[in-house]
Amino acid sequence: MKKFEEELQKLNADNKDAITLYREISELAMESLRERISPPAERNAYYLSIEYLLGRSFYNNLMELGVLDSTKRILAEKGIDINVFEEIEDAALGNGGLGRLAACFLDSAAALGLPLYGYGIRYKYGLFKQKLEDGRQIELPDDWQRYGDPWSVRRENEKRVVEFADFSVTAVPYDIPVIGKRVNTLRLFQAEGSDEAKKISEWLYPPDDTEEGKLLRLRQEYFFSAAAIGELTERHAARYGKNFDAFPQHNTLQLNDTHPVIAVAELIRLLTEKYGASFKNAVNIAKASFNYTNHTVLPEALECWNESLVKKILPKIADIIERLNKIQEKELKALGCTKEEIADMAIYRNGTFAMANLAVYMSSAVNGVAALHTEILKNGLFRNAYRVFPDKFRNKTNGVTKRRWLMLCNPELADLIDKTAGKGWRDADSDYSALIGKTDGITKEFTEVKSEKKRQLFNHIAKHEGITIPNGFLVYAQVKRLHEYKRQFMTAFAIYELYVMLKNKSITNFYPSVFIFGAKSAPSYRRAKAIIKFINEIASLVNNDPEVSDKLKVVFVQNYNVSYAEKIVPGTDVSLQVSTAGLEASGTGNMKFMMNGAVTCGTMDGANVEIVEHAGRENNYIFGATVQEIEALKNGGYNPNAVLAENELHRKAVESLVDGSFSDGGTGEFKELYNSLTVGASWHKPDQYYILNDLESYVNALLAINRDYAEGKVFARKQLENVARSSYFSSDRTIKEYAQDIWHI
Ligand code: 26Q
Repeated sequence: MKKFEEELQKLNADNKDAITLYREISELAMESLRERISPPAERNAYYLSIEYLLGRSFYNNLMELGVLDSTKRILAEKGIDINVFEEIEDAALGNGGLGRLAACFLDSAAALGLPLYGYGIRYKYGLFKQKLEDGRQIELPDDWQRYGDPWSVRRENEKRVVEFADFSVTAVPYDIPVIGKRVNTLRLFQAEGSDEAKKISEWLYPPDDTEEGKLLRLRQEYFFSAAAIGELTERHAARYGKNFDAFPQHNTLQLNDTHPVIAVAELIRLLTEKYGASFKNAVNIAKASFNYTNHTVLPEALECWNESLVKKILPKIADIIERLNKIQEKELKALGCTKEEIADMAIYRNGTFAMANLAVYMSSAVNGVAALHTEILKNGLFRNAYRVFPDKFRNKTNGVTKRRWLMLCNPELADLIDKTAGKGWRDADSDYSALIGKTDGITKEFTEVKSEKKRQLFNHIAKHEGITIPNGFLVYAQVKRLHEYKRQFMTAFAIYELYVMLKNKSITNFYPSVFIFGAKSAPSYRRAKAIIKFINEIASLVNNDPEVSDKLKVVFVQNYNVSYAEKIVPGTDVSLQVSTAGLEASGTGNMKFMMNGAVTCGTMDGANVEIVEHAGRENNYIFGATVQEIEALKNGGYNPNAVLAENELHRKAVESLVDGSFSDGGTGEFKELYNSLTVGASWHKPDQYYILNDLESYVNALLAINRDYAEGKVFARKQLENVARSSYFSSDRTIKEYAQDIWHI
């Protein structure tokens, strides 16, 4: 790295703006990486994902190269603050959890020295930028390449053609280095050619509620899947000849949810059409090559493609999927499955292709993303497949990269760990369990770190949101995509109830607290948008009431993204993870908070279950109905109106939607929210996410935290115990498990 530092010394920074410097420094780093790109191994793993939520590469890559500190110093000598590059946009080629997980996984594999390569799409516009106007979400296009893209290398000579029935498109690879013990690559394909060809990689997730939008989404899925499979089969043929029996020996492919499942059919198509394999042989090769990760059990998020739609643009793929359906049916019959069981597992049903069923049938391994989620797959969603193919199913609890989510975003805490437990934990092969047993001695130092991270966060919020939060406030945060099942709506009611109780003095000694929200709603998700507006109405009520505003504040930050998370996560005391039990597959924000010393206030859902298993229930705040209790409520005729009749505070909170306390600007959206809880809608029963069932215990948990926090040292110890026991949630651990149990690399 000497060379990089020398070049950086020589760099003339006079009169250059941040963007020019950003580009030049990034290019120097890319130059220094050129000879370090690792050659593929004899056996390689490939991650197929329609999303990668990378965030900023600049600081992370300099850290991975070991030159972050020297760069800071050299720039300072030139009169430049390294933080100026924070104005560079995140690369947000993903929506949320699934995309960020893909980024953490690539990071961990490189750190561990494992040959894992990513394939995806180089969208021109990533996830929209969010602004709040009058408390409402406004979406703006995310032109993330506006300042250039110095971290990608266009591979002109490796482009290839992807064919649809109506037109063809050129897939041009762009390689992004993933730096660690190995330097791997994330290869993103850009669509080029005619205007309609170019459209394929223009937008992340075009609206899929129209015929036209659906078609485009299907084209995206096939586009990158086919480009990846075309490349891998060609490479195999060049290296090992046209016999593909050994293909699964050299290649293992992980399907990140069902979005790339069409790759399975594409492999079969190529093997049979181009390389002379029999259909049966091709199916066996495919089955031995693919693995599938499920990320959601919500019925509306399970992909089904209309047969007619697939036939229209990919007739051969449609044929292959139909043949797979027949083979599956025959096999299941032979295994003695009933008609109902076969119908439940069918790849083709009611004129559609059930992509999750295709993925399960055609994969060697199927995994859930947290222990509870995997149990739900085995006993619920895929119960029949689990009975027939029990060996396929396994759990791989998610993790997050400690490099971005601890070392980079919280160097102060990382230093404290160094001082207390030595530096060994920084190694990818190591962990920080050395902290265990030493937390008592460092509560004071930890509290100082936390206070400093809060100061930094509050400054950032003051700058970006124009809201001041007094130093020393207790910080509760709920940051994640906005969804009814994640229950930001429930947090809004809880805050409103706290407000009412502060006003009528039924709670005293309340430790001054701020609730921070960050969330984007899908542009067409009306209820989620109404919830944003409702939270902001509560925020302005609370923040503008001089009687409470020195005790309670509410902030909804704009444009929550990876970089914002890097500020919020270290500065938070309490991580709110309050989904309806059984619906959050894992959560990964919960892990980031834990790693940075926040306690979890949450339900027994997703990875929360394992978080409290590791960190101790006594060091966290668990409330609400369990999966079994929710199941019982579902079957026992849950009545939210009965809860409202009995609880005046809840009634007041829910009625605030319609009694004139707040205004939705005459849109009727608050009334619609109200109805969703009290009368339901054509597609669901009232309060389908059991908000009113869990609200009281939620408020009590928030109050218990508030009391405990006032005790100082005891609470800091709980927070530190979470840090010390968070090693399990490092994606290094997760990737080691994938490598050993699924990929065999
Ligand atoms: C479905 C049908 C049609 C088009 C799109 C989709 C679709 C798109 C995105 C379905 C699902 C997604 C994204 C899911 C997701 O992000 N899931 C999250 O994955 C995380 C990583 O495993 C988990 O931690 C979260 O719990 C889970 O919500």
